[in-house]
Amino acid sequence: MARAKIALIGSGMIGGTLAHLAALKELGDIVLFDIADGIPQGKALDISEAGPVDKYDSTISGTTDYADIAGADVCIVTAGVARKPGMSRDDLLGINLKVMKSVGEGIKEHAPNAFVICITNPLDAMVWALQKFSGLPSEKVCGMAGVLDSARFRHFLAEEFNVSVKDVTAFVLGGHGDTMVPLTRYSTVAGIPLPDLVDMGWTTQDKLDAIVQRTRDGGAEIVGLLKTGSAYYAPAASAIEMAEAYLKDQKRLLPAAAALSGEFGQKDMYVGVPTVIGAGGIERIANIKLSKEEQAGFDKSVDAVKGLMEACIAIDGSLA
Ligand code: A3D
Repeated sequence: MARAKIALIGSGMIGGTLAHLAALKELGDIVLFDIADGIPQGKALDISEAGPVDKYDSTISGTTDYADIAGADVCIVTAGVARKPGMSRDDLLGINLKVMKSVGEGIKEHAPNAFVICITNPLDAMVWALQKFSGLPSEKVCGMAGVLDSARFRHFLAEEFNVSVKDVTAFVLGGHGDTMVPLTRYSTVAGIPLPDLVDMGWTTQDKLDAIVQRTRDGGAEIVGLLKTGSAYYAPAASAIEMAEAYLKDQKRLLPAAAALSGEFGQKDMYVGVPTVIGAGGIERIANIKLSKEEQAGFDKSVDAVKGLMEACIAIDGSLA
């Protein structure tokens, strides 16, 4: 059987890490695309040269020509600019919206059957715009944020409880921003919900609240430390998990920014919700019941995303 083809649109910090991870996992042949000539070709050659050591057979190439992504099975989009200290994700909107337009048109022309995973920020508004610009079916276009946000939450929880990260599951809903909603009730250590762990004295409510806040600020914490850009190892690992779920039809239940058509009381927008990812793309959305407080948090997050969508429409009327 022919190898799958994975196109990485944007070959910066996340793009390069995605290429290396996809090669290590032998998910398929990899094409790195970027507008900065030399970067995708250089990274492709460097990662190819690691192949004999890491023992992968993937063909890895770099290009500035969209024609080379032809027939891609998966496109992962990181094209655009990343945050510097003092910037919010929303500050990136104007520049990255224009980038989504050119990327959407490139995918539409050359890889219309791909499963598209957007990572470019501000995530929920960018994936919404990308779906519109590309014209691909909405179940084939999604955004990566929830896997990363819940991975950060899981890491902090595992540290707090001094247990393996493997036994910690976590659930984060809503937009990828300061209003994201980590759901403690649905987050567990080997099935034991966090509120029960508070009752058992494994942690205190105050400590748990601080971990929730640290999760919300997880991106800014890394930007503050790196000073030159934002996180890339964990974001890349998270998008690869989603790509693998699609390519191997794993039917994983993963949080993703997905197009809503009535779920959680919302439609015609993208926001982070629990989804099933398999060969059909976003095959299902798990429309879980929220408590009043959780719904209020989710609604606040939805309002923030809608504000960004309006800002996009003000820049590009074709999105209306
Ligand atoms: P960076 O290392 O700057 O790479 C971005 C790449 O995009 C650069 O190589 C640019 O040359 C390239 N680029 C710019 N314009 C275009 C274009 N029109 N077409 C093709 N390529 C282009 O950034 P990064 O890899 O660190 O981050 C990429 C994006 O991911 C940023 O918008 C970040 O804010 C975002 N990000 C999202 C998350 C989420 O969880 C959603 C996490 C971390 C970063």
